[in-house]
Amino acid sequence: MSKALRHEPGRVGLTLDEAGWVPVSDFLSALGIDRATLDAVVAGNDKQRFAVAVGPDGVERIRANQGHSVAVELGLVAQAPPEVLFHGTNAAFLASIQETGLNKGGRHHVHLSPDTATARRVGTRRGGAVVILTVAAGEMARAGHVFYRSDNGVWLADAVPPEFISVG
Ligand code: HQG
Repeated sequence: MSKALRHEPGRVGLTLDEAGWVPVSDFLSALGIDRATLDAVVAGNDKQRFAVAVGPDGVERIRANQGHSVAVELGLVAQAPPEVLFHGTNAAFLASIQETGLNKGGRHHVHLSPDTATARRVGTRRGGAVVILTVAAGEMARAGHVFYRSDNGVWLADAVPPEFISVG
């Protein structure tokens, strides 16, 4: 479901609208799954990756809450971040991050976690040694950087310059 709604909708014959939504009925036939399966995945997803909503036209649609690599306008509202946020990553990336800061790579934003436990989970998911970075988000915001919070609690920024990052 993530692949179809964030990365390669065309591969299963889907076209997302500009905000990333696709009609639920189209989605079910494109993926060959039934409604009960979809509801179970949406409700059971540990990170609330998906949202289902009825549009003003009465059509029920689904989208991914964040994490897209295809162009979508999620309608994120800028919000003041907490004083510190965290980013868990692989130790192999540390030197490069300290040099150039955190960049968004293939995603639309850099993803930051509200607590170290979440950051640790993110940083360990590809294996290898994990490092937890502390981001001086309050200071960054006061310096003019914009932060967004996605529906599932992930904090998003365009980039994090190295001077706002400390290790641990
Ligand atoms: C690293 C999952 C070298 C960055 C998770 C990360 C998260 C750099 C990797 C969400 C760098 C990108 C996002 C630099 C950043 N030099 N490496 N200058 N700047 N990096 O997957 O934050 O399953 O795109 O540290 O749970 O790991 O998609 O980002 O290791 O919430 O819902 O480049 O993805 O959620 O990796 O994870 P990613 P991420 P979902």
